[in-house]
Amino acid sequence: MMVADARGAGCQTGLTAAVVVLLGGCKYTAPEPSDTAPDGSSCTPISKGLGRLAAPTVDPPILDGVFDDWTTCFVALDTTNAGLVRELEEARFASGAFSVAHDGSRLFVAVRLTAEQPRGNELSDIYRNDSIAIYVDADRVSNTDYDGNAAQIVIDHAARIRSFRKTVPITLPGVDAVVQEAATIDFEVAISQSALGPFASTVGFDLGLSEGDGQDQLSEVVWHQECDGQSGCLCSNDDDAPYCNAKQFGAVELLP
Ligand SMILES: [Ca+2]
Ligand SMILES: [Ca+2]
Ligand SMILES: [Ca+2]
Repeated sequence: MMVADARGAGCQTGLTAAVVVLLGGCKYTAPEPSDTAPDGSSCTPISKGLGRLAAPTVDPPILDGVFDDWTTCFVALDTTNAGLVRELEEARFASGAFSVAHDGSRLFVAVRLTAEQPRGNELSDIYRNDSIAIYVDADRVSNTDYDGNAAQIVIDHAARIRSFRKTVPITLPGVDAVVQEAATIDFEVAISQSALGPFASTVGFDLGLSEGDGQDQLSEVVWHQECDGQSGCLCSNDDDAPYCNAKQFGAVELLP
């Protein structure tokens, strides 16, 4: 079926999604919608066009899973505006919103995740639980796949943190997260420069929202897909997603 799309492109899901995924998933060329605060208050916009964000310097938020200390706007993310919709096991998809900011040494990410029960209780491959994936490349050297300063950081509803590089588990200190689970699952995350090496003025960034049941990662809704089936962007398994190729990340400019 087609999901209505305010930007007029239309994104195929459901029975045709498997075909779409093989072709690289849903991809949009329209500008990002304007971003808003979760409570409707005024906020500092962060959207800078497709796959590009600008994170202002802020006083560090308190990591408590409560967003009242965030002054930056949140970007909505669901199947209607995702850069990539990965239907893996079922056509059930998480949705949410996220924001980014920094304090010169740490990148802060706030994510509101809406997903269905059950949450899942897998302890190792926690992306099979209701979870988020934050993809970061500290120096965002474009045309470079995963290197020593790029990682996939997965955090689940129970605040478990597991990091991966091209699906291989890695040890990545310097990541802190607090999660509040209620009707939504709210994540507040701090990623230190010590985790991945010095941040360049622009870091590679992507965000995935995973619907899981503990047995399987049912789907992932991904904010941005930088290249779509282009040479060098596919993974060794012919997949076309940021978990297996850092060239797919978007970018966050760290404003002074
Ligand atoms: Ca907070
Ligand atoms: Ca679930
Ligand atoms: Ca890099």
